[in-house]
Amino acid sequence: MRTQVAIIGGGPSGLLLAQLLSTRGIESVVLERKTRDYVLGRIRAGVLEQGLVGLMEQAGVADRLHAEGILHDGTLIAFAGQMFRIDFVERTGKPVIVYGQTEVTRDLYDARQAAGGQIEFNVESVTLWDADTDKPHVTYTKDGQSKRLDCDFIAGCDGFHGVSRKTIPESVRHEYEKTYPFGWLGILSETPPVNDELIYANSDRGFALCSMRNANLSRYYIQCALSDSPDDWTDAAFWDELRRRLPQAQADRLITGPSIEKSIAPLRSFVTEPMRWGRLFLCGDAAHIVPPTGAKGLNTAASDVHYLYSGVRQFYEAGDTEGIDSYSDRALARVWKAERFSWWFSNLMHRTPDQSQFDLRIQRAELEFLRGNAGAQAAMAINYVGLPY
Ligand code: RFL
Ligand code: PHB
Repeated sequence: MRTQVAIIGGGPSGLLLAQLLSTRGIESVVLERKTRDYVLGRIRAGVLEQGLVGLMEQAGVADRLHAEGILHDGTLIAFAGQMFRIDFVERTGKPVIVYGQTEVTRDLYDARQAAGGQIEFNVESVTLWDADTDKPHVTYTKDGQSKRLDCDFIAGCDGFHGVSRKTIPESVRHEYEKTYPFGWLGILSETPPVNDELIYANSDRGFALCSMRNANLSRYYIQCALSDSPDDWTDAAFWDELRRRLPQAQADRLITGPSIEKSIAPLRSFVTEPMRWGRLFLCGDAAHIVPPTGAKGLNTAASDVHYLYSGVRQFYEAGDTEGIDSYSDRALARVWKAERFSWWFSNLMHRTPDQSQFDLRIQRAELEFLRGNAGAQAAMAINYVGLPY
């Protein structure tokens, strides 16, 4: 089989790239290790920047997002029993949109299917060959049969645990990593959200986040130990702990119900450089991870897709390699800013066993500065709504 762009991974990065390319008549084949239902079963991001919304519009898949997504003009930050608001629209002129990654992915799958796009599910043993030459190819097995896909470019959109990044020789690859000594325990429940805007809470007992998917679907997180497993937490224990971490008024208003999903995610900051090796281009979680505080993961994947899509278009439409040659530098410049913001916001909001009294007072001073200073709020809001591409 032959295509122009072989896309490894059918998560949001791979699907969005495939859909954008198809609007310009550029062919691709997406190779996905799991099934569509498995990918849609992963509950992840919930907050979209305007940049990603714009890409969904360009890809012709934004109708449902505009109809069902909820505009958020600001967010709330709770600490020491009090709460203040950062108004994104006042500080930056832009809101964010709450619309789940599951829905983004579902819309993209539906659009690929409607356009007759090729997606191979349940593929195994994906291997990238000759990626540092002008004639790369990919081999894989499906239903026990060996297959070969020849292409001009390979887009490595296969997430943190994928094969694409590891194909780049260690002598070329530089990895930068920071792990955090805690995770997030998240639950999804069919209950009305406790508040109409997100609440990020720094409490003596650790971080908590109140988020949502729609008027009757809430997403809540609490900071937990890395050694915890979701089975250690009954729903009742989760709700009790969440209440203890929220300001009293919100704790009293919280409507609880059975969880329909419960999972733990470790927090990690990770970047690999460069994001290009020959004809292989890494996109999204394959190249970088941010801790979820600040909701930058999916949005940073989207900016990579934007730079890669522009570069590939420039190559096919104008015979110009400038866009693909500058891909890694342009993507990384924005990635590192998202890394910095996510790291800063994570440090501001979490409690760790090794924090000294000095550290705690610095954290408190920074929260008070943010509450009282328009410049600090503007800096936070500019990053939260998303830096320009
Ligand atoms: P994905 O979503 O991991 O998709 C990669 C796909 O590649 C497939 N794959 C392979 N396919 C073929 N061969 C192989 N060898 C393969 N290996 C893997 C996988 O099955 C999968 O389908 O990466 P992608 O597309 O780059 O998308 C990245 C986002 O998923 C991620 O950044 C966000 O979910 C992060 N994130 C958030 N981001 C935001 O922008 N806003 C948020 O509010 C937000 N909240 C979150 C989050 C991530 C979380 N977790 C669980 C890590 C909240 C949480 C709890
Ligand atoms: C979510 O709704 O899953 C969510 C929202 C904001 C974050 C992280 C996750 O910072």
